[in-house]
Amino acid sequence: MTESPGSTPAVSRPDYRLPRSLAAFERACRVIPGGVNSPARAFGGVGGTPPFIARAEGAYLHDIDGHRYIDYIGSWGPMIVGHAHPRVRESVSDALALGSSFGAPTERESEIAEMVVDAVPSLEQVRFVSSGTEATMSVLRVARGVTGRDKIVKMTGHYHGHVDALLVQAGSAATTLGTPNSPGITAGSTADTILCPFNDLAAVEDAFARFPDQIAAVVLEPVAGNMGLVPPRPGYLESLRDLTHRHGTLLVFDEVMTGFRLAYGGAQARFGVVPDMTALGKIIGGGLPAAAYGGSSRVMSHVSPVGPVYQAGTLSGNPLAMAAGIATLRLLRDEPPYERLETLSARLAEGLERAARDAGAPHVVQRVGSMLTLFFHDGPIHDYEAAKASNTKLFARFFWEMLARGVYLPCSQFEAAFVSAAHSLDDIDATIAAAREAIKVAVGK
Ligand code: HOZ
Repeated sequence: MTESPGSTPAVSRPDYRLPRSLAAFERACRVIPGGVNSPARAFGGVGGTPPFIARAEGAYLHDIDGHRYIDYIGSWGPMIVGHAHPRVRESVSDALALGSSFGAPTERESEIAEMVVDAVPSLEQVRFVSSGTEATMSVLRVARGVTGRDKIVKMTGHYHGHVDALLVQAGSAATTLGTPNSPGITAGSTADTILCPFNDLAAVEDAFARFPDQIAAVVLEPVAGNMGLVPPRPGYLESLRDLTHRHGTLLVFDEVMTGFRLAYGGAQARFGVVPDMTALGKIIGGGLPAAAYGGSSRVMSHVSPVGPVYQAGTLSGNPLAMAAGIATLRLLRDEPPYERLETLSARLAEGLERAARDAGAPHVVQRVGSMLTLFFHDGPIHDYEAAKASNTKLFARFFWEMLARGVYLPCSQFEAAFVSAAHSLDDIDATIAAAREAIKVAVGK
């Protein structure tokens, strides 16, 4: 679909209109670039303009035009226990009553750090920051400081926030909007970034052969979620672990999306491969801005003020964000939803697969745990090149038909959908029913 920003695309349901959202969007565009504070929200991959959200609870978003949606974005990952969970609200509101930011240490920071270190196999120490971008940026600096090397290996189509050195062949909205390499990033910032295709071990071996003793870190999403959902091939993560060990290079998992989602201990616990350093975000902030990075005590002893690698932040470890994170992690630890998420997500994946097959659409549904993507592509996708070959026009038509039927999917082929513990079996079945109609309309049957 190629509608320009500012228009609302036609969908088959005549009662689906967004007049208030459109007015809100026009107002926003006057004072905010593209009307959004993060390009992923701008509907650049599907055309048209986004519904503006009034509120959310559980598995549902409500827009200012009075529509309710079953939400599969979950704020792009954080809302694994559902929106406005009573325990999270209570925890944040208790913290707020005591003051919202001190710029001095608090006990809550140690409490959540202990929970994170207990949960995530690679972590003995963790530093809190405010966004996933800060976490991955800091990980790179520490990895370079620890090894005394400059180069890093990054996988094409992986997205690690808008860190200069990593915004090269990047997924997520950078791909959606056709800017996987952003202007404004100097050649110098990316001169030490070596690109390899995901799931291609030989390419990483070749990088080590070309740059012996120069590579500080191999950085990747262990399960790629920012070019749509692309799992690692069997044995790939294990082989990267061996290879980086042999070369004295740090293996870094960006678990901003997968941390506390694919298992309580993240992808590293699920796949049994322990990296040297880990970046976390999204779920650990429980819907408020918090992220973190960490590794062994030895590695983290390089971080200021203990070591010389400088990194800081006024709102790092913010009490409200810590309170939301603690409440969310407690729910995940004490009432683990992972088995149920697996069942619901498998049912959704099968339903989408059947819907696409019955409509005769090119398709593959890829899923790990509660993250999944229906690609309009024939056959499995293992890397960025294959992901980019998906039929994005068909995806855009499907997306709008789903929205009109009350299902809010990620607004790009190159993003993963997230199932939350708040979704019910009825929500999943309603989504599948909507998809059966939507795909037929999208393919023109
Ligand atoms: N990391 C998010 C999903 N790819 C993007 C969130 C955003 O850019 O707003």
